[in-house]
Amino acid sequence: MAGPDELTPCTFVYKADPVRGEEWRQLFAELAPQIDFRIWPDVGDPAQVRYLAAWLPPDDLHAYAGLEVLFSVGAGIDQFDLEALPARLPLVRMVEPGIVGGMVEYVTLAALSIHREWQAYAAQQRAEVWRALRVRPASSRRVGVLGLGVLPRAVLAQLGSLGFPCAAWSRSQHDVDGVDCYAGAAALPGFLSRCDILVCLLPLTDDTRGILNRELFRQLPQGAALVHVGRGGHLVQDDLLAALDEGRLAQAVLDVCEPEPLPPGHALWRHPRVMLTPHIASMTQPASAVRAVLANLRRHQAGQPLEGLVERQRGY
Ligand code: NDP
Ligand code: OXD
Repeated sequence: MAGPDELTPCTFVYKADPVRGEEWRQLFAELAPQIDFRIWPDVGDPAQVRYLAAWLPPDDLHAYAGLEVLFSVGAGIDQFDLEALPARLPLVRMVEPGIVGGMVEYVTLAALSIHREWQAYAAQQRAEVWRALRVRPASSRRVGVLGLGVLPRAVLAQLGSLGFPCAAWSRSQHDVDGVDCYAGAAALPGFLSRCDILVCLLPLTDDTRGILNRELFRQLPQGAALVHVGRGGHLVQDDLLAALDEGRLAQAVLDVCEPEPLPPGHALWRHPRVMLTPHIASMTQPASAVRAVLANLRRHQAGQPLEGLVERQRGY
């Protein structure tokens, strides 16, 4: 077993965006030169590979007989077919400060643009209209986040510091300073009824697929807004369009949809009250991600618990 700071020589394979892969290669060379870092498909003998970081595993995963840990290069792991992965193989999601910082920026930008009526002013500018809308204090705009994991906690800390009253909903009960914490299905209606801006930051699982639907929108205050940065599969897109057209929802900021990319001509492309971005709310940042992965390799080699270990039966 290795000590807390030393890493034993081994083979590590990266299988995702090759441009960022080259950045990972340089960082490994600098920070852990004893590791044989390879970018898929140049894996050498797959049986010798001890660690794999991937968005999707290779089709011949069974050939990686010595694999000890599979790292997701993203925070989400819903792209993996958990049934198809060997039961003994630990799957670890990405927990690193770069991805957290990006998400804080995106959700703060979205919440502030909703709060300060940015969409209405963009329309007014196009129509050459000079009209002031009433400026409301942040303290009168209640924000609620579905999910209370690593990303929501950082997002809520930032939104709370701007003066928004903050709440979150999760599966199990938590106690977070400055956040009204709701847990479980029975608490969902009460949580929704106080969300002027609802942010979805849940993992996609059997329990959360389709959660952003007509019934949920009905429980939000009239004229609420949605910021969706989870996964396309959380959202019933036709129900969102209906809720927008009925005025139940005032606007939506969507970073994810299903399928991605959205097909040409889809109503969400052109809806006047939808802001759509191409799944860029946040991205894993090589400089901080490689350091986080190396810290996990040290934990693994020292027999300590891994940060971000997925609990297969929960699906996240
Ligand atoms: P975590 O695993 O840290 O947290 C998951 C949270 O969701 C937990 O609070 C958990 O509750 C809660 N949850 C899970 N299932 C349920 C359920 N059935 N009912 C209520 N709450 C539930 O995840 P992260 O915060 O790191 O990431 C969240 C998601 O963000 C990712 O899975 C991914 O889909 C998305 N993402 C999107 C990105 C983008 O660019 N658009 C970038 C990165 C991530 P509990 O605390 O009780 O366990
Ligand atoms: C992620 C993502 O899960 O980029 O990291 O969506």
